[in-house]
Parts: sequence; structure tokens; C-alpha cells
Amino acid sequence: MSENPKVEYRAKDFASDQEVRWCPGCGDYAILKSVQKAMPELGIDKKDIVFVSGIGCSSRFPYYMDTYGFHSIHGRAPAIASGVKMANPNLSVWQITGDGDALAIGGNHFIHALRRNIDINILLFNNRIYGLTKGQFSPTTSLGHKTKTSPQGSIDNPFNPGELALGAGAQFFARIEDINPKGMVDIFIEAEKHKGTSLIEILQNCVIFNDKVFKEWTAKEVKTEAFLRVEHGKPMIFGKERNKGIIQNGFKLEVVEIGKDGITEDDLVVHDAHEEDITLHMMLVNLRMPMVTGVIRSVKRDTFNERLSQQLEEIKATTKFKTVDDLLESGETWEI
Ligand SMILES: Cc1ncc(C[n+]2csc(CCOP(=O)(O)OP(=O)(O)O)c2C)c(N)n1
Ligand code: SF4
Repeated sequence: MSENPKVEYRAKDFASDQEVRWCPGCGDYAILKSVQKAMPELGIDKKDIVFVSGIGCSSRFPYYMDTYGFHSIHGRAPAIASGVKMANPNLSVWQITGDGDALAIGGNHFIHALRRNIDINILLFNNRIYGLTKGQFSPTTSLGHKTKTSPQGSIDNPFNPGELALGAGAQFFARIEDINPKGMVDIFIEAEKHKGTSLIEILQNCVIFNDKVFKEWTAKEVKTEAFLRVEHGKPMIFGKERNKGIIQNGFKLEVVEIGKDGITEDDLVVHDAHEEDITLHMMLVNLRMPMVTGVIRSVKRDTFNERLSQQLEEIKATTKFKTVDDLLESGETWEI
């Protein structure tokens, strides 16, 4: 018998008894369904799964999962998720966050979770707006975009979450659109299997305060031409007719047509998600048309948890302190 017998669940086993209270048509529903579909594939016991969120519409997520969960405070979910994972490294820990929660008030916690490479999965619901607080611009709102707090158009330069994450040392970054349920399921499974911080940016439609913000890519008439889904080891081909591709020209990626000007499939860039050097991954996260989705970076590096447990073992083997009292009574003490 295997040491970890696979637990058999169905997606509906992960739905809680709570009424889901997002606006009708919100992209969050599709993400919830996809997470619930991915969970049985992972075969993890429900008692070993924890969802941790900050504050925002997306942060209601843990209520809707029939797992353990914390609805914590604004921007601080990475601290709680990190603590949970360090206290019990066997848990599968999922952080749910919005672009405001992760990149504004929680920006500091977010970058340090990535830098440390704590083994958690971060789902960043990017709707380029503050949904819960009714439509203020966020750190991902596009330049010039009109919102409740930028009625003349935003004059802020937005973050590109992928660029920020790679700069902070992210070893796993994926991007996917909320209208692609199958794509979401596949990526969530891959993220959990990756040891280290896995960040998934989900392009999420906020039907009330930022409807169709990603329409340049997601509108029916364009969506088959506007996304490039990268897969490790495969050439970068896209388009309805699968006749478009990407070539590298110096530090730029260029769109080409296969069959035109002597271009063949062999000229196209082959995706290497495992390459340690971030140059190509940076170019991919910054490409606007097509927008790159799929697992853009997946590199194995020691996790914070591994280093921590190794260090603890080493110290335990050599220390003369056997209890906390030994430690407290060991050195110079004074009263103030
Ligand atoms: C300390 C603190 N500051 C501000 C707020 C108000 N607040 C609640 S949610 C939110 C932004 C949520 O936006 P986002 O993270 O993009 O999530 P969404 O609602 O779009 O899913 C803000 C500013 C708060 N709850 N706590
Ligand atoms: S305000 Fe926007 S993000 Fe929030 S539940 Fe409604 S549609 Fe979804």
C-alpha cells in the first residue's frame, strides 16, 4: 500500500454550505468552480488544505471552500499563510488575493513571500480595480482609465504583476483568463505540485466596476487570436489557424506568420519554463499582444520551509539547550 493513499473526492465535495455572494456574472464564480475541480485531482485530504485570504470581494473565497480557511486582514494573507505553512509543512496552503489586496496595502508582504519562496500557492484575482470598496483605481489600473477615483483618467503607472513577481524572485509564475476553466484547472494542479511560492495571475472580470476591462483579449471576436498559451518544450504558436508564432529578435519578441517570408515552425521560440535566467520570462510577461498565458516560469529552488527544517535539524543535533527554560536561563539576564 502506498504511504499516501489518494483521497477520492468530487468537485462538489469542496463546495461549502455557504451562499456564494458575489455579483451575478462576476469572474470569481468561474475561478471558484475551477479550484473545486482541481482539488480532487490533487488527492489531498481535505483536512490538510487551508485557504487564506485578505480583504476584498475575492477574499470571501475561503467561506465557499469546504476546507480549513482564514479570512484575515487587508494585505496580510501572506504572513498568515506563511505561518500556517511553517507550523505544519504538510498542509496545502492557498492564498486568495485581489490586485488591491496583494499589490497596494499588501505589497510588502507579497514581494517577501515570493523572495523567500515559501511553499504556498497565491491566486491573484486581477480585475484592475477595487471591487469590494466600489470601484477605486488599483495598482494594476491602466494609465488613463476612468474610475470612481480617477474620473479624468488614472495618471498612475500600473504594475504588471508578472514583472513585479519575477523581479521579487518568483520561481513560479503563471497567468490565465477567468473565461478559460480548463486552463485554470491545469494551472492550479501544476502550481500545487511546484514546491515553492506559486503565483497565478488570473485576469478576472468585475462585471460591476470594471466590466470588460480585458476585452482587448477576451472579447468573442478576438480571443482566439489574442492569447498565446505557452507550454514547456513547445514552440510558441497561436491563433485560430495556428499560423502565428513568436520569434526572438535581440531583447524583443516578435509576432510572425508561419509560411510567410520563409518562416517555419523551426524559427519559433521554444518555451523553456525551467530556465533559471529570467530574461525570456520577463519578455513573455511583458508581451501585450498576444497576451501570454500558461506557466511562464517554473524553476526549482530550495524553499524557505526546506531551509528552515534543515537548519532546525542541524541546531537540534548540536545544541546544549534542551528546553526553552535552558535557553532563558543560559545567558546574562537583567531587570528593567
Ligand atoms: C486596513 C484597511 N484599509 C482599507 C480597507 C478597505 N478595503 C477593503 S477591500 C479593499 C480593496 C479590495 O480590492 P482588491 O484587492 O482589488 O479586491 P476585489 O474586491 O477587487 O476582489 C479596500 C481598500 C480595509 N478593509 N482595511
Ligand atoms: S464588485 Fe466586482 S469583483 Fe466584486 S463581486 Fe461584484 S463583480 Fe465581482
